[in-house]
Amino acid sequence: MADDKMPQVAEYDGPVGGWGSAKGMAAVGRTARPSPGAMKTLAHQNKLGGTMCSSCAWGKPAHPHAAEFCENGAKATLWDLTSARCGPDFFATHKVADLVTWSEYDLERAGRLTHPLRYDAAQDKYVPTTWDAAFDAIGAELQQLDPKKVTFYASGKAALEASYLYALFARSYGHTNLPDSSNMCHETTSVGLSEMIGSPVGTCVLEDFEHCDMILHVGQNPGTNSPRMLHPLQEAAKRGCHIVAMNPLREKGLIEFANPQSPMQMTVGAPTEIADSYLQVRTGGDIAALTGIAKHVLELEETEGGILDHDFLNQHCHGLQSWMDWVAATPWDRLEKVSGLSRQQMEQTGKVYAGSKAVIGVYGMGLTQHVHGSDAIGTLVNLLLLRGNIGRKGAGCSPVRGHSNVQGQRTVGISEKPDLVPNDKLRALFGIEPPMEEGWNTTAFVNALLEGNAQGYVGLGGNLARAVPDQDRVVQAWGTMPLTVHIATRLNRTHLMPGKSSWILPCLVRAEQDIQNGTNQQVTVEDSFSHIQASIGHRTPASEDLKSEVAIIAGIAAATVDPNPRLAWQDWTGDYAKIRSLIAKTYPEQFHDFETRMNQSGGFYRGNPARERQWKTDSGKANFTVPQDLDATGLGDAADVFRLMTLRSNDQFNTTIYGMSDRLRGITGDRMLVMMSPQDMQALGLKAEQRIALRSVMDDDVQRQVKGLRVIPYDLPRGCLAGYFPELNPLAPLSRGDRLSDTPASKGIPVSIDVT
Ligand SMILES: Nc1nc2c(c(=O)[nH]1)N[C@H]1C(S)=C(S)[C@@H](COP(=O)(O)OP(=O)(O)OC[C@H]3O[C@@H](n4cnc5c(=O)[nH]c(N)nc54)[C@H](O)[C@@H]3O)O[C@H]1N2
Ligand SMILES: Nc1nc2c(c(=O)[nH]1)N[C@H]1C(S)=C(S)[C@@H](COP(=O)(O)OP(=O)(O)OC[C@H]3O[C@@H](n4cnc5c(=O)[nH]c(N)nc54)[C@H](O)[C@@H]3O)O[C@H]1N2
Ligand SMILES: [Mo]
Repeated sequence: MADDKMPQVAEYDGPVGGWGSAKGMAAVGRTARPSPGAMKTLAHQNKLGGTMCSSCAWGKPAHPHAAEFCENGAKATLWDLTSARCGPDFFATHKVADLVTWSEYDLERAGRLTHPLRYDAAQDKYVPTTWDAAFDAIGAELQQLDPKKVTFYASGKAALEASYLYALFARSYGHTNLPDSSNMCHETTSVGLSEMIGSPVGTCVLEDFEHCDMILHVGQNPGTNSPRMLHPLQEAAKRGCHIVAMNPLREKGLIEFANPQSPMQMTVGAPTEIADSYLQVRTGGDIAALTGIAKHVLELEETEGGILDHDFLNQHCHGLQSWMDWVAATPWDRLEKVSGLSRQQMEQTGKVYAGSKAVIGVYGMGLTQHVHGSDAIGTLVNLLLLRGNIGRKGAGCSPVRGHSNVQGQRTVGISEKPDLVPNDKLRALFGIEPPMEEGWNTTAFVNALLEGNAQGYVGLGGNLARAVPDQDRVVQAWGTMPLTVHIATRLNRTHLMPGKSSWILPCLVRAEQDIQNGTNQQVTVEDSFSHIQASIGHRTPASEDLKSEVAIIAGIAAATVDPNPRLAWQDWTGDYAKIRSLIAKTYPEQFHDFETRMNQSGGFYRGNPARERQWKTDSGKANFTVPQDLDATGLGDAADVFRLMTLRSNDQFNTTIYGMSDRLRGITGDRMLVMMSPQDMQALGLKAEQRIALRSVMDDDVQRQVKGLRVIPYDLPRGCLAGYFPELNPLAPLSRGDRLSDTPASKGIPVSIDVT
């Protein structure tokens, strides 16, 4: 029987930032138990001479705020600098079979890993070993394996120096199976934007946010995932810039924000309203919504004229007419149905767009993680192109990247696609023969794993078995690999699925001193705006037995790859400037004068032809693209199928769970939950907090179910559900990925509800 009374939706009644964030940080401070000096690291975070944040990839301004860190950046730093240790004693007392039942939260709370570890199958325990023994054994095993069946994954955090060596190691050993967390994240951008505007990355720089008069903010959650972005958003809102948010969830960060660095506002001031219009699209409704907005812009051009930038369109664009024909042939009632918005809402936004001089299109996982994610990005680009909003001050396309150096890892060669790497330079510099066939991306690796073809895995950070789709099947298969090696800071579930030979190699975090040959080494990272900056750690390492990521990669490489005087792994480890000099030789246009430019406040811009309106596309122009489907989920009008988005709480960094409070959404308690519209709950006769199960709706004979999810009434469009990653990953079918890039469709997963 349905309840007469509509369930009360969960909501946070304070603004983002403000005292709430101070409290959130204090709570993590208690859980993380930071070591002395951690607060000093925060004071210098994201500033010249300090440590670049290891949380998100948002840009670091050349003129930083007094405290240039946010709630979640502070959490990441305090978490890295915990005083808790997960050393040999811990592993002596816990078998793997026992640890595998622990939650991610409990595993990471055990603290920083301190010693290199080898898996001992007889005891079912990880036991301490020496670095030399580990390198020799791993090298010997890699030599035995077919390199084409070995994968080197990178999770997006390791700096440019370690990343360059890692990719070079893969190519000199004989494979390009170099999946990166980017494959599950912004690969849709890398592949999609390249096709559209010839750039795998965004075209904006941080200053553009000071000059725009409209921000179209699509499918990204700044309050949680890039809180430092709230400053420019707040400034823009104060300036009168239109901020239009497009998101099925009413995310608090986009609604209001109290600046914790402004004492006035913290005590007496009212929080700034951020979005002046909030379009609550249906999950996967963005292609339709953006098309509706564009349709009205085209109508205004017809009726009023003077709206389109004809000079730009004539000189710089290709494919406009075919796309306009398609828009004209797509009726408003379809656009309304698929987007979940009214024609009036789309028209109103079209009007604001048509009247704005400089527009930035910002987006995140709400666009990229869909079966037609690249079509959605294409539609956003189409809209921007209409008024020449790419390659101009205050305008452009601004994907918000995830991990702090995920973009940089791609820049320096971590790519499964040989075309994206200057192989001639690698041949000339090192006398190696890099493999020229395409390697495995994340999805291809998981497919190989499920088919029994993956033989060896090295992870430079990450928790891959928990981050990928079809988790239950992956967990079954993972341990069948002959070799698994994890370069890591903390224990996680993937480490507890040992292959026949398995190793955990603990590394320094970015905030720690990395002394080589008596000198503390700088490293470099690239942010979402293609700016590259130096970072240096000042804290004492968590253990004397830790090595840097550079030293670990070099150690394994030296024990694996045939001796070659031009591959001077050990020499490079002694002085990272030597690695930077190799990066500069490999990518001279972007990295010339690397050593000096990396040490300027705000870093240096490595350039982007699309920003200069040079289009490195097949047509030589910026391409309008016609989407393959109006619905980014590709689900059509299937009744009874709910669209599940798996996303992040305010108390996690991907699979690292800091706590159980999703403060900004007003949700606390365990993470096994599903947010649902009160109307849907009422129609199904569900009560708040009732436990249900979700089952994937997929025609492929695989049973995918997650049980024990409590129902949280939430302000969501009907038919849309939301819950947390990674808990819901068993529901995502691996075969559902963006059609151009394979990026898993973590949003818009088709599910049905089992009332248990
Ligand atoms: N504190 C913290 N910071 C992080 C991370 C973290 O876990 N914690 N992770 C980092 C990483 S690796 C990444 S990639 C980024 C991720 O940052 P985001 O891109 O913000 O990723 P999600 O948390 O998945 O949230 C996606 C947003 O898209 C919305 N959404 C979902 N489906 C749709 C849709 O169909 N259309 C539209 N318009 N919106 C939709 C959701 O409601 C949500 O607001 O953050 C990075 N920063
Ligand atoms: N369902 C669903 N699945 C998703 C997503 C989603 O939105 N929904 N998002 C996807 C996205 S955007 C991403 S980026 C991936 C993330 O996938 P991953 O990058 O694989 O996962 P993380 O949780 O970031 O990895 C955390 C682990 O990295 C290690 N680590 C932390 N810091 C360091 C360091 O400095 N060095 C080294 N070597 N190791 C370190 C620690 O051992 C920690 O346990 O997940 C994807 N999966
Ligand atoms: Mo990501």
